[in-house]
Amino acid sequence: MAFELPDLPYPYDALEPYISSQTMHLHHDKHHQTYVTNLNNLVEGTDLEGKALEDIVVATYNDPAKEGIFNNAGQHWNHCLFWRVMKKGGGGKPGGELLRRIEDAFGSFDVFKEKFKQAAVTVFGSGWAWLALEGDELKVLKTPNGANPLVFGMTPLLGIDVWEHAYYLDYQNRRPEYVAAFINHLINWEVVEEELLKAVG
Ligand code: MN3
Repeated sequence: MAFELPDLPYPYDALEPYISSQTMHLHHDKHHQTYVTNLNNLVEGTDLEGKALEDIVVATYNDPAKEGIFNNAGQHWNHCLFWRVMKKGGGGKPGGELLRRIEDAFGSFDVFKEKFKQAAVTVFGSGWAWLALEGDELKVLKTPNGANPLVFGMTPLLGIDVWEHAYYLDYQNRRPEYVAAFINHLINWEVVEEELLKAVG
């Protein structure tokens, strides 16, 4: 079965004033839809057709002949997580197990926030910053273009899109303001914690 664009889990204007309805329409209805359409066209009739999205991402990583498939599969996967890890009235602090692991890995929640922000702000060009689980340990990392932590054998728990299409209408060149708004007002920590619990079983 072909891949499909998932609906947003909230109205298009839910994340205002931090992300505008106009940005969400363009980002979800145009950019994400294009990745899904391209991916379906590129895998049709190949041995990757019908494979799970995660498997396609991992199988095509670093294969120059499959770069187009990798980019679109990675971006489809990344955006599916990105929509879910935001909500109206988000931000604040995670609870329980996730907070304990963040404090173990980074020393404190504030240190984590600073590391995550630094990673997002310093992506050169287009890409993503992540909180991911590697083995039993939480890591902050950044990836270029459509890549994600799956290709390093890690489980992505939280990701922020820092492609210009994610923030340029609302923040122009002020990426650090967009990243701060995401961290302080938009992160849906319940979903991040769900992803952690799925990953650790
Ligand atoms: Mn995007």
